[in-house]
Amino acid sequence: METTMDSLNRGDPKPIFEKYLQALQKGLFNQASQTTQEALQAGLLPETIYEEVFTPALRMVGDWWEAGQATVAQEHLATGITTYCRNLVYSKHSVALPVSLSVGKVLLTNIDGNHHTLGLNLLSDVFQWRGWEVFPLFCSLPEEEVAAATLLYQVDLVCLSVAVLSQVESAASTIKALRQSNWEGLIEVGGPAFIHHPEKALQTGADFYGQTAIDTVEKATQLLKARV
Ligand code: B12
Repeated sequence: METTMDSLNRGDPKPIFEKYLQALQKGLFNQASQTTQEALQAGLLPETIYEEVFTPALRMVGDWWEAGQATVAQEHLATGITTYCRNLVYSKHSVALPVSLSVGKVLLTNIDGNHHTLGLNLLSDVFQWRGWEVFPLFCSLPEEEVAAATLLYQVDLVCLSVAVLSQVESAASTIKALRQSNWEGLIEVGGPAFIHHPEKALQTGADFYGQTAIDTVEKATQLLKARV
């Protein structure tokens, strides 16, 4: 009989995903953090835990909410638990980061009105692990503040998170404000709004769209290299 550990040793995150999802469904913080520790002990890559466990589990919680099978409080709890579990992964894998990272500088923020936070946290970690200097502004930010911050920190890239389709217009307006400022960096959009409508991402005027955190960081690194 195959155990969870056997599957994990072959790098299969599915059993961990199922256990983690069950913990979120029941609101069991300890089970979720124990499952995360198990994944770490078995050597699952941090990026795999993010992409194959945390992200699909939260998406499933969203589907339950949409179907009337989960409350807003359950959504908040799933986010709260996963924020803690993300800290477990982050603290294990970020201890030896150099003070200054060299690939490029990225500022991550929500567009004004977006209150979803977890995706930006996960994306920010992957940027850091892959050598980028990160400016995690995160909270819902007015467009003039985003434009001012890009100049202040001299970033190469801005990642704008858009959670719901009604926020696409606001993303386009923020991007317009960035293009009209003196800043000349790259702009990426991502987040739950585009998962089922990727075609809408580039209608915002962004340079590119990143579907997953890994995909985003790889595309950003290539585009930045091509500019130098
Ligand atoms: C938790 C949650 C909430 C919480 C957020 C709490 C918090 N502190 O974050 C609360 C309760 C506040 C909330 C509110 C709402 N929500 Co909500 N929420 C979710 C849920 C379940 C999880 C979000 C999440 O953390 N996902 C996991 C992260 C890791 O995924 P991610 O953000 O997509 O990021 C990944 C990728 O996109 C990728 N990526 C690549 N490039 C980039 C670039 C950027 C910039 C980012 C961010 C990511 C990224 O990297 C990440 C890692 O893989 C989603 C379900 C879902 N499908 O995601 C619904 C969901 C996003 N919510 C939805 C809705 C409708 C709402 C509300 C409008 C509900 C309402 N009527 O009040 C409000 C809007 C609030 C607002 N003004 O922003 C819908 C959106 C539908 C749509 N596409 O238009 C979803 C999809 C649920 C559903 N199935 O219907 N929500």
